[in-house]
Amino acid sequence: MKRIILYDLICVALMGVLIWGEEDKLVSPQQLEMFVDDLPDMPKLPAYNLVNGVPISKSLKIGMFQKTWKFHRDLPPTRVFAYGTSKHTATVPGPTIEALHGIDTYVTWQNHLPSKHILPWDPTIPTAIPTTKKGIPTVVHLHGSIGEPESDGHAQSWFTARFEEKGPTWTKKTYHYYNHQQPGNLWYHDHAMGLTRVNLLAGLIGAYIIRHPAIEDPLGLPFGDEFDRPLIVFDRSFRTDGSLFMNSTGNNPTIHPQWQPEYFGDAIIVNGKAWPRMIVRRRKYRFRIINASNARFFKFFFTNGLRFIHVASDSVYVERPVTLKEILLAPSEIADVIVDFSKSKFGSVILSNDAVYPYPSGDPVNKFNDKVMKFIIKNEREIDTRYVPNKLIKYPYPNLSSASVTRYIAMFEYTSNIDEPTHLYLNAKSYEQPVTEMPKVGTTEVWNVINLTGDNHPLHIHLGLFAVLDQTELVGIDEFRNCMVKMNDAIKCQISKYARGNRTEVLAHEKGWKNVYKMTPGFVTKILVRFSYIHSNASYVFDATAEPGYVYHCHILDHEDNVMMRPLKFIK
Ligand SMILES: *[C@@H]1O[C@H](CO)[C@@H](O)[C@H](O)[C@H]1NC(C)=O
Ligand SMILES: *[C@@H]1O[C@H](CO)[C@@H](O)[C@H](O)[C@H]1NC(C)=O
Ligand SMILES: *[C@@H]1O[C@H](CO)[C@@H](O)[C@H](O)[C@H]1NC(C)=O
Ligand SMILES: *[C@@H]1O[C@H](CO)[C@@H](O)[C@H](O)[C@H]1NC(C)=O
Ligand SMILES: *[C@@H]1O[C@H](CO)[C@@H](O)[C@H](O)[C@H]1NC(C)=O
Ligand SMILES: CC(=O)N[C@H]1CO[C@H](CO)[C@@H](O)[C@@H]1O
Ligand SMILES: [Cu+2]
Repeated sequence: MKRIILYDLICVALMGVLIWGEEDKLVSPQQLEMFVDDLPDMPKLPAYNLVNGVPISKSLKIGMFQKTWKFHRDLPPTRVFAYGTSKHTATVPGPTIEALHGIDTYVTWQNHLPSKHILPWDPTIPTAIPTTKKGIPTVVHLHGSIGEPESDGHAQSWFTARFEEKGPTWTKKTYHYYNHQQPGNLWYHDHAMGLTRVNLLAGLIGAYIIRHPAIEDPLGLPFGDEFDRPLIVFDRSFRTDGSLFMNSTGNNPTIHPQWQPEYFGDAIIVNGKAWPRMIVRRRKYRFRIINASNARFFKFFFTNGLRFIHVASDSVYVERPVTLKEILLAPSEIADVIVDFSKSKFGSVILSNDAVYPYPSGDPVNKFNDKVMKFIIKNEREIDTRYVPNKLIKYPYPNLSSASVTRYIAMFEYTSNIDEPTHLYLNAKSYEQPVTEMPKVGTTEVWNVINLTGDNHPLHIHLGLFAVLDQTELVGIDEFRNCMVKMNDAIKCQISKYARGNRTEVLAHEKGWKNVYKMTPGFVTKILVRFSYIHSNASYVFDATAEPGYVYHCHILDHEDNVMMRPLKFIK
């Protein structure tokens, strides 16, 4: 993994020179008129068959294809990597997979990508590199899935085109998704070791919804293709020839020729179009907003006072709807909201963003990335029979005394002599160091996540769901950090002596079960992690202790790749 291949270095350096010359040819956001493209609806892919109206399991083949995609009316076609059932139908984002609770889905993910990546990457970070030097390693993770390790898309279970070469923990071609979990919003995306940031940037993302009609239909929420829609939001930069731009020069080029700590793009893309528009009727819509940025946080709000009624967070419904003026979403967080356009006094409204980047101490938004998309609201009044009930779905609330183990997870950032980040680790450990987190299946644990860096890191734990209990500021953090750098032991460093500052209450809509949460810098965030279903007391319908296990990581993809990720294994 650590080997640095001269050939790759020369390639990256050459690529760097070639691309560097083109940096002056970047599209500036004012060249892309806003709100001229209609918001696309990604193709729907049912993940079950109906036999006489009865759903049964289904097998799907979904490929990854290189093709071109129009991100904007005035932008030439962009070369992308796209998921789809054929090259012709592949889209960015990929098709929305619609699964049913309790009905198994089998997916054979097929890599049809060429041998050369469309984006620069960096062989000096731990990276999946085929020894044949051909093919782009890919592996698909279903984010939010409560599923078996063999189908979890482990970073080392990658494979190249036609499965010609496979990573060290590859186990099988066809993934089994049990869909035996609470209804909610998931998304699938690439997870190959050291290539996640570039494979997602190239387009390998898509939504996956698990529906449970018996439970969800009685809620009365807006439904159907017209009124219930995923919005997958990310940021990208382009060159004038339409190609995706990612800087090929690292911030510490002598250490990492290409890696940069955070990718930010100039254009805000929703469902594959830059600043799209959508014509809506005067009634309620449900938007499942997925933040699929590499590093950009979004703080969404409406320009004219419309509100979001928040009904689910990540993959789980909240107990009661919460009305919000704004929503802060970290990369990979999901907000499932109802917007009632009949409440608008105006004929249009702009979904806007004012999160600084990097979050929370970076630059303010500018007049381009402060806008996301525009809704044009039809005049005609309508009768809308859909509603938002006072109570949604209640899952047993986190209970601290049921926790069997307490862990401390510290986030470290390392810098070079020019004070630029070189890499980030969890618990000061590289990914390759032996597994340290080995929870028992079916148990609940308390994790104290200590952020010793200046950034907010969205933590994502595979398999588990967690509830955020509280966030407490560390007073005298420099002293504590010095101790942690030396000892890397939160108890010996007397964390309780420092964790006595301000406490941030968990916001109402973020209470309950989540799979990603924002770890505030300088704070210790206490989370209750559950390694069992939340919708029933039954044990997992699969063996969570099987190889290759799982991972947990920061969901800023540039951090995850270098290497804010650790193995997670389960014991019986
Ligand atoms: C690319 O990164 C290098 C090194 O951090 C920086 O000097 C350069 O300005 C960046 N180029 C662009 C176009 O952002
Ligand atoms: C999207 O996620 C990124 C990375 O986690 C985060 O920085 C950004 O704020 C999020 N944006 C939105 C709109 O939630
Ligand atoms: C919390 O869990 C403990 C131990 O499992 C149990 O005895 C207690 O009743 C639970 N408390 C609540 C409020 O559910
Ligand atoms: C707590 O919050 C207040 C108000 O935001 C701030 O002035 C103070 O520095 C914070 N930290 C501590 C340790 O009180
Ligand atoms: C799980 O078990 C607990 C305690 O026996 C019970 O209170 C709860 O209702 C059960 N949950 C479900 C979803 O059956
Ligand atoms: C809020 C806070 O204290 N953040 C600190 C986190 O740690 C970094 C460096 O490790 C500091 O620069 C921040 O001030
Ligand atoms: Cu991070």
